[in-house]
Amino acid sequence: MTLIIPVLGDQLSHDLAVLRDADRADTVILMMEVMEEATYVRHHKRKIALILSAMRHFAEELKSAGWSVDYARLDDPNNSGGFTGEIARAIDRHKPTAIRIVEPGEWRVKVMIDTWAEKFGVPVDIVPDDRFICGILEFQSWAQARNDLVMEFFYREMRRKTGLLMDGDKPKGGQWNFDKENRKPPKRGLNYPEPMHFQPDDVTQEVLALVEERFGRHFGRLDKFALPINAGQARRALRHFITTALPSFGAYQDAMVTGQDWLYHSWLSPALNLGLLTPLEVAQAAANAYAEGAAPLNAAEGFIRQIIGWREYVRGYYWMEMPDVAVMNTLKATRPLPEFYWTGETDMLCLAEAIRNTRDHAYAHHIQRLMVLGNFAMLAGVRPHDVADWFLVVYADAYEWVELPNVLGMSQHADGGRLATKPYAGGGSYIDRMSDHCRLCRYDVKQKVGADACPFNALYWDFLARHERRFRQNHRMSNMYANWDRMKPEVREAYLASAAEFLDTIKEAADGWAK
Ligand code: FAD
Ligand code: DLZ
Ligand code: SF4
Repeated sequence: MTLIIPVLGDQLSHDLAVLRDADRADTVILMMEVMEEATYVRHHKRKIALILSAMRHFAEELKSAGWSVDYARLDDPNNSGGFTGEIARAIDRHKPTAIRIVEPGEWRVKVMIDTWAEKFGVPVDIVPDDRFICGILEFQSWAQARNDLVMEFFYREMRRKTGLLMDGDKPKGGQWNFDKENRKPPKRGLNYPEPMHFQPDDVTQEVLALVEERFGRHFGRLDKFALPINAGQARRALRHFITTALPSFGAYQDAMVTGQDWLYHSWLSPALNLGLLTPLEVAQAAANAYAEGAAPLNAAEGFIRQIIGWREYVRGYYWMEMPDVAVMNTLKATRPLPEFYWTGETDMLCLAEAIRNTRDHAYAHHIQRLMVLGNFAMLAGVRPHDVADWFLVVYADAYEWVELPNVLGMSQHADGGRLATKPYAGGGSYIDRMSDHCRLCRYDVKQKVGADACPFNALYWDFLARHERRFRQNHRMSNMYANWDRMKPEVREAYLASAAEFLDTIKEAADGWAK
């Protein structure tokens, strides 16, 4: 009997469910570098380099651990270019009696895998991905028992399940959530630690050259590549984050500072999503730091909530709502993506900074993604699928299971409020409060309308006016509509005219950037 175990590019975990009880003697591990995965959207160069380098390092580790690894390289002239073609070739080579694979992270790939058994006449066993804390079916039974999907309640279940920051059945500190102590604006004199940088070794250097050669026209920069590419490096990056940044993570979680690309964020999402770290070990490290007095509770709790709360929640949501959610556009947005999302050429400093960070590092932190890039697209009425494609392309941590819920659900309200009951919409004053950008921007955040006014201001009211029928009854937005109602008609008209004038100046992106 020969078993083929395909290990996909984001399944790089030695404790992967399929590896745990496989017999090394009659198993072939198949790893496939394929053009299709790099080009179904034209991923950021840095992201492709990260995945290929991490795959090559993982294959070597598996071989050292005694596994037989069949590795298809991108530059192999016989490479078919896709997972299904590579499975066909591997079946010819190894004549397996069965294929066993951990469920993939994307619907698109699941649909592909579901064709293999019939196509190849070989049984295909798809095994749940137990690297997540909450199983797909477990999430669905949690969701079915309630009318709305409030993340906070899901998170409490995960706290109980993992025992993290718990005193018996009570949360440590007597509260589940310490966000009231978080979300401070930045202030002068703060020191922001850099995430740990790793010097590319020969394997990574070879991959960088390959990516430049094959994907040179994709978005993003490849220079100064410094991401962790194996589990050892990822653990060092985790320890570095815990000691240098975690203590201030909570307080400044939502801050934005010009020229500061990471602030106190961990930049662990690429390693987590590849499987180099498990969510539980990351969350446990933060809980340990709190237990040892090395991080305050608001920081540890806030960080742990992102991992065992939001990350697990969006994954459950994805598998519950797919494939229908992928085509939703509840706000009927029709505008193509602005070109400046690709070029970074805009006078709006908050956007220019977020896009620069994205281009240079395939990174932007959560508030840049949500309240700058996502917020602008929603206010401007950009087609949510253009926005989703952009987000899938540009971030090194982007896989559809995590990207799509965050973009369509959280940031674009395209799912009609299933994930977030209120749209994450904000005017310039929010960005001004949470950043130093407005001080340095060519636009004036205090001006409401006109050529020099911050565009977010008019766009915000234009958005509320455009969607009045949908949102006026939403009790979480009643204050906003009360303010709108108090304005004189000529003020309201001036906002709408200013928004229209600004929107007319936006150049739309040409085809070919994303696909
Ligand atoms: P930190 O701020 O240090 O947070 C710690 C960890 O918590 C992250 O590494 C991540 O694993 C997890 N996390 C935090 N927020 C979320 C969230 N909303 N959903 C899932 N996990 C979360 N995250 C991705 O991993 N991939 C994506 O493609 C992605 N796309 C996003 C798109 C939009 C529009 C928004 C608003 C958020 C998106 N996020 C995505 C969530 C979040 O912005 C990133 O996980 C985070 O910025 C990664 O940087 P970090 O590791 O420094 O995070
Ligand atoms: C994103 C990506 C890229 C760029 N390249 C590969 C690859 O060559 N081989 C591979 O196995 N995986 C790659 N990936 C990640 C896959 O897209 C990811 O595993 C699937 O989408 C399932 O989540
Ligand atoms: Fe952004 Fe407006 Fe502030 Fe400029 S003034 S940085 S456009 S919020």
